[in-house]
Amino acid sequence: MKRLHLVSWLAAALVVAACGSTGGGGTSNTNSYSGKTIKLGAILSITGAGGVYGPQSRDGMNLAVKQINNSGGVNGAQIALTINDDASLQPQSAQVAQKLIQEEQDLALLGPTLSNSAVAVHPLAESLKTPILAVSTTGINIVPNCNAPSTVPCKYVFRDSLGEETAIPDNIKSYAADSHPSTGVLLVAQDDKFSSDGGTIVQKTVGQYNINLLKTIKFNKAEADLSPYVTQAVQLKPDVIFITSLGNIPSKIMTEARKQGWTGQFLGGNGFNTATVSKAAGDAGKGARSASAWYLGNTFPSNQDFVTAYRAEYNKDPDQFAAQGYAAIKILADAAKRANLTFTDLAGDRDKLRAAMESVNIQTPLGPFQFTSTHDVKQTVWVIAMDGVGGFTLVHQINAS
Ligand code: 1QQ
Repeated sequence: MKRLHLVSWLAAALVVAACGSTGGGGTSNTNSYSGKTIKLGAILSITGAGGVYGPQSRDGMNLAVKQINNSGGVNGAQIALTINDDASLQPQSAQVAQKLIQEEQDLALLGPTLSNSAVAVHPLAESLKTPILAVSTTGINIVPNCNAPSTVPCKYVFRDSLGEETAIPDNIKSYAADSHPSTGVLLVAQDDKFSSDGGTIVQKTVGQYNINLLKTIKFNKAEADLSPYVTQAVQLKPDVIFITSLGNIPSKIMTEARKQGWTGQFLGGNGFNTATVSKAAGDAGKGARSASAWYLGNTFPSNQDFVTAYRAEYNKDPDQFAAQGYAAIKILADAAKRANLTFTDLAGDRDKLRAAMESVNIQTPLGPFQFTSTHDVKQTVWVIAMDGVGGFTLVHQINAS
């Protein structure tokens, strides 16, 4: 009899191990996922100012969904992801979020692309108790309390995108150590949260590295001609021009500054981190530095597979936003796998997914991924420089502390 017990115990152990996840703990699912659908809704800036970043997030997400569904799905359930363009507009972003949560009844959302939209979308998702995973918003206070004035942490808002509060100081610190600049000028767009937050972070950081900020020059992204602002910066002859803006603005500023004969160093934030910006900047942007959440040549176990699959699917290299979008789907799939979803109780399933997200622990192209206690990322940071021909070279690798 004893032998029979041992054999049945071993068989059970093998079944559990086979269902286990690389996530934070095996599955204890009792519900069947077979034949079910996990509905996810992504809110991205496919058009508008954020259209420089959103399409790559979309492509990374779609690749991950295809891979997961083609390899059996999530415990047999298929992922159905919709991509929804908010045109980089905050009101539209909020409308889309409301529709996905209440009409489409998605289990979880991803996005939005811009921090400027997140200030409306994230509090909405929180109030409707729907998990939302930000994939590129890097402004201040996206987490833990989703831009709400209260100090109460948001339970349903997470992000897998490297915040500017890490990226900008890391970039400035490494350049100060390399080149010891003494003066800088800040060019900051004041009409979106990402850019203005970046300007605030620069202002708070430069003094730590003995960089004298000669002037902060504010502009609006919608202005057709930025050359008067660039002239003000160049005439001060700073060692560094800090650019906190996004989309096609950084390359415009770089081109104009070089045209006016300025030969100093550009330092920026997440807004630099895509080939589109590097390509637009061209030779004028060569050497411009930023800190990135991802680097093409990183040697994390799953990155090579990601890069190979992305190139095969889209015939081009991925960028930071593609890697973050791809990782986000993998993160949600791992959480869903362990959440014991019922597929009948949406509110309950949303909260189960939220709880399972707290313990995600998987390999991604960004590196080993776990959320911090404030639902943020803690990861290796790559200081990169534009190469003048639409790509980036690696300058420094800063391992997660
Ligand atoms: C933000 C960003 C921008 C670079 C768009 C992706 O990070 O708005 O938070």
